[in-house]
Amino acid sequence: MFKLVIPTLLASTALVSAANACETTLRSSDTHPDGYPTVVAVERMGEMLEERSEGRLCIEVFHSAQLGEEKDTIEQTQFGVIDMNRVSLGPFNNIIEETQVPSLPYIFRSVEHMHKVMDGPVGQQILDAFGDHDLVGLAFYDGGSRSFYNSEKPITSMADMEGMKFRVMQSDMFVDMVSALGANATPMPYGEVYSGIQTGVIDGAENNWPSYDSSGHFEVAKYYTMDEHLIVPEVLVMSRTAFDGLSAEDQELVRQAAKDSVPVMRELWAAREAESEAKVREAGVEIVTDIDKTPFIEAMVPVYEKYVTSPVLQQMVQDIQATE
Ligand code: BDP
Repeated sequence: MFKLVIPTLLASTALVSAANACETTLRSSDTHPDGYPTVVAVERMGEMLEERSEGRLCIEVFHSAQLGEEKDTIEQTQFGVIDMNRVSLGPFNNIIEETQVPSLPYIFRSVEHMHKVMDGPVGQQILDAFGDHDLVGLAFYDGGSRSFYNSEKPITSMADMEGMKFRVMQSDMFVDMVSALGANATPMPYGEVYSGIQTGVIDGAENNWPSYDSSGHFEVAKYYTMDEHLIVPEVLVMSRTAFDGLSAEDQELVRQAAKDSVPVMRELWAAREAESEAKVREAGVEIVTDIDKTPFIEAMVPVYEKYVTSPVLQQMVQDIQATE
């Protein structure tokens, strides 16, 4: 009896002291569930940080939108209520104009092209832009390519989208993107999409394989068309207040650990994409793969004209297009 008690006590003491060892625990938000690549990548970053800071710095990830929907958590991160946030660039479009450029439909030729651009000077320019908005841009993560899905019918051409209602992220540019395709856009928080489709408030939405899978949207919207209109990266940001509260040495550790979490994320992402695609196929989703993207690409000209207006953004678009 006595022998059994001792190891239990020792084990729990060790746990308590490990938790107490962190002088600062950064609270990080994510809309995705536990185990999703973005969530795991930030957790890995936290492990690196804890080890490299010898326990001074830890990260606690609040997954599953526990801290709120993206638009709200972004504001809270700007106010310093939330320390870190992993979000799509989409909900930043209305606040930071540079984030519109990698969110433009069909701007990237492939995921490899996106990586090349975001790992280079244009990516750095975008990370720097967060600095003017009470945030620190730390790293970009993958978000695959996004395509339309709906509960009504297989979409085999742009004409099929006429008059249909699609949810988009809360970005004016995405509203215009859907309008340019002849459909109607409803911006709404991610967490409301499932019931929106179920109740018929919207006909569908658009997303990548892992989100289509983990959100359960495939259960209520079984027609998926691989038009791949967006390859919009995701971003990991930190609140300026939280960042400024760290020593220069710890700030550098945070920046480095964020960078080091990127290859981890990319590997997790690639595996999850394949897994999710297989899962939804298995579940009986009807997938249109042979869609002609040319009319979709041509329909985006007015969107580019409306949003790529300043010389800075025009230069960014040119730089992206010139990236091999
Ligand atoms: C997912 C992104 C997530 C967005 C969501 C959305 O990872 O950050 O909140 O799409 O559509 O792919 O809102």
